[in-house]
Amino acid sequence: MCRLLLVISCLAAIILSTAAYDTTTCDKLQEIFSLKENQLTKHQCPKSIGKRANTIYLLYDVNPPEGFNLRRDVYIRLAVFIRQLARRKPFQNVRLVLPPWGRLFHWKSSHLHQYSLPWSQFFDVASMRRYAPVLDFSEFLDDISKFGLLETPYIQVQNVFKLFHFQDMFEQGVFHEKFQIISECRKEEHLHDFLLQQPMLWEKNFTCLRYQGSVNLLGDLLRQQLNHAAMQTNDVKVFAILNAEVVLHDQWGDREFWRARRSMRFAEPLVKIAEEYRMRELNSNKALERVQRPPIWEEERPFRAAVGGNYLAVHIRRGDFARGRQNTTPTLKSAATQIRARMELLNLTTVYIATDASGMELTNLKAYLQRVRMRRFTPESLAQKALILDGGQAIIDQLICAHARHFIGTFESTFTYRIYEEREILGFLRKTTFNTLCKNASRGNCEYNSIWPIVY
Ligand SMILES: Nc1nc2c(ncn2[C@@H]2O[C@H](COP(=O)(O)OP(=O)(O)O)[C@@H](O)[C@H]2O)c(=O)[nH]1
Ligand SMILES: [Mg+2]
Repeated sequence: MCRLLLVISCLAAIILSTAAYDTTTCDKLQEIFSLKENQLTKHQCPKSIGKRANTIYLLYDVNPPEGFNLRRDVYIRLAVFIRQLARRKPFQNVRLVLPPWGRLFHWKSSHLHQYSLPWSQFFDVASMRRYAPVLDFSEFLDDISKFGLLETPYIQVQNVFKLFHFQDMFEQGVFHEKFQIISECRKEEHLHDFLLQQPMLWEKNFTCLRYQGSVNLLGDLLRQQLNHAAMQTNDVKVFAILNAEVVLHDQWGDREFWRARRSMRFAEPLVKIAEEYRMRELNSNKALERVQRPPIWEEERPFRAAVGGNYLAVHIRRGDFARGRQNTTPTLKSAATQIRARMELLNLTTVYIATDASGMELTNLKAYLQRVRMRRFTPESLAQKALILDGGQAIIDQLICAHARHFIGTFESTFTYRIYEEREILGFLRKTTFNTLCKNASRGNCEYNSIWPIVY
């Protein structure tokens, strides 16, 4: 009897506690940032979140013309920084806010809505969050509304820092880390950054800053801000950094870099489409490829036994590379000759081409690759294209290249570099990954991409 009463009272308590508050946002926030102290009193969740002292949101954006894959690298610089910063007082409640994706220069499908896209369109944000406290922009709006700030139509940004390089990086031949306010700064000239076009943001102060050094120097800048008399309250603070690409990695290619990189898994729908394509068109599947892919990145271990699908994958960067980097970018004819030679050497009969080439260039490439089994991903319907958008199509290309038996990329393309990294995570032998198309098929004077192996 006693036991029965206990069970009934437990059930009642569970029903009461789940009914007492909006479970979706509250549970999510608890799970995200492990607000453990709240777990016993879930029904008070919004209030206790409101008590987070010194909550600081760091917004950022990158120079508008920069492409998708440099932006991914800038994210890693900031994620590593924020993770470490959050361990130190008074930054325990710092959050990095992911900038909405504006329409990038390379996203050419003008009929599609590709404006203000969340990171969750392309990435598994929950996976990234297990590395560092990051929020998609809409999550930031939700989160900050817990403080009642959405009662007014604006979110006040205490200070927007627009970063510039120093003109002279070396003082008497020495590189010093430093930043310096530029007194002549006309805000009106710098409002084209996509972040500032978010209508709910209202910048209280706008500061132009010369900046030279690693991302850790941002810690000094934030500390300086917090020490400012006007800031010494427990209120929520929002800062923004524009041109965050000026900030350098603390350590490029170390364990922390790779942890942040591994946490950047792609959004599940894109992974699935790439998988189905490999199965259908390339006769490949997970069992054959034998790559390392545990359900969560935290379970990945040093591994060098991936086999990959039975195809060669090549990333042929055209567009601005073909026009502006003629000394290192091969002609299509030269690329085709190199592809044939590599296929023969490796005894492969199928080549997968990832490229931003125009329709005309593709026709030419096919002509140069006659009698070669060439494959290229295109969305199977307009509906699928509207779902994945130009950015997702590029990621599917990267995923298919990442799972190939052998890969060749383009010199100094960040698109290629992200494929190298993906293959390092999946566990391929280096010689199957770090390959570069040469300018000339003869390989004389060839410039190769750098090799950055994975570190655990
Ligand atoms: N779908 C697809 N898009 C590509 C490919 N190569 C380049 N692009 C597009 O062009 C952009 C290139 O810019 P970015 O990401 O900065 O890489 P980078 O300029 O090569 O260093 C990509 O983000 C894509 O939008 C490709 O192989 N496939
Ligand atoms: Mg680029």
